[in-house]
Amino acid sequence: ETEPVTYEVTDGYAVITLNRPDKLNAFNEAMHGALIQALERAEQDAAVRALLLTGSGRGFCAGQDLSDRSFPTDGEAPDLGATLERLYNPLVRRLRALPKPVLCAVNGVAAGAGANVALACDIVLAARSARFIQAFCKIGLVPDSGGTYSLPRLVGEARAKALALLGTPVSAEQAEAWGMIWQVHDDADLMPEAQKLCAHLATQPTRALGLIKRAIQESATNDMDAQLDLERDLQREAARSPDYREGVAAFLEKRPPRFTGA
Ligand code: T3D
Repeated sequence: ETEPVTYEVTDGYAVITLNRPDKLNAFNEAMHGALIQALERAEQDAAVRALLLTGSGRGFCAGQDLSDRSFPTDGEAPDLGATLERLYNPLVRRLRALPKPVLCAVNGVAAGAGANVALACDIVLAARSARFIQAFCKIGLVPDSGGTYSLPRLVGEARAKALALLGTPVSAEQAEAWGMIWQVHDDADLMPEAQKLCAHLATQPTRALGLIKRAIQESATNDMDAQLDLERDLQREAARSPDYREGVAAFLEKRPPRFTGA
């Protein structure tokens, strides 16, 4: 049995690959477990200063594995609230709370929870052939994994509603044009570009990057006043880091900084 998620550390960052290519990397219990474990490992390893999430084969992730969801017409409905609570919500919460940058390289179709897990990452790159599909409405479900939070914020309510109500695929180019993702790259360039960005992020002041991520996320629910208070608190914390000292020293000495992530 092949591993549902592979994990590799290189150049200061962890590469986490969803690995059920025959099912377009759809989520089953084993993949959920392995992914959470991989995120925990990357979070705890001080040598890992950025994460790269991607998929193997031609898809990124097709959301929930629907072959685990067939039930007899007269059978009891599964409690999907319980699976969200147990599997998808902790996954999205962990991605958002992880105090290191998470880059997602969407190598192919991202559907259902697969699309929204990608959008929960900090920087999203996509292959030109990739598509984002809010597939939920096509099977009688509601977007989950944070989609109803992230989509309207990323693309506005009009587009978010149409995408969720129609399940229309969004091309990678459209996603970039709408500001739903950071960049689209030709398929062959996606991984080299993602690796380059992660290798760069891994040389940066990791603690500050974690605080930046937090500040921007919290702005979604803060007013200006609360956000100014938060910036004060996080700046105080950032200034205590050795990397801040190094950043200032390097600037004054007119040399490149050597950040350690501390
Ligand atoms: O249930 C809960 O716990 C609640 C949480 C829900 C979260 C969700 O994500 S709900 C939404 C689930 N996902 C979908 O509804 C998407 C279903 N898939 C598709 O619509 C299409 O496969 C795609 C648009 C993603 C890709 O289309 P295409 O034409 O490129 O590929 P394909 O031929 O449909 O798929 C290739 C294979 O992957 C195929 O298997 P086969 O025929 O070669 O043996 C297909 O059945 C399989 N596959 C794709 N998606 C899933 C899947 N198998 C199981 N579950 C899937 N989600």
